[in-house]
Amino acid sequence: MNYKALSLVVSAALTLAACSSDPATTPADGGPASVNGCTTFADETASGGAIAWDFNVTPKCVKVKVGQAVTWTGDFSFHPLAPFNGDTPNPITTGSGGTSKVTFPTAGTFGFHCLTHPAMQGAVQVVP
Ligand SMILES: [Cu+2]
Repeated sequence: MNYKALSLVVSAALTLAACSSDPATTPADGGPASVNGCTTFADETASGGAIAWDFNVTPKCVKVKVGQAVTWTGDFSFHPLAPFNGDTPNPITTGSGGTSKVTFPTAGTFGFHCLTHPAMQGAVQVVP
């Protein structure tokens, strides 16, 4: 194999590697370094995440594993929950009846916010 052919093969391999890592980018497959001000995340990888969905948003930044869920508990007619920033596709949806339980099938960092109160926001970091 001559040099030109080899460099084509290497370049194709690098392109494939870059694509296969989407949408999670950095750091360490968890997605971008910062989404909605979240740079450190409450570790809830033991059994999935829970967020109190009121003006305080507690915690704002949570970390779970692929396949785990995060449950927001709050009043979704007053605080409509929506995806905002971060990796796509973003599975976060609003809830009804007091809870919104969202399962995350892929790694990445997925932001969310309240459609009524922009200060209510945070992110879920999903790691492999
Ligand atoms: Cu709100």
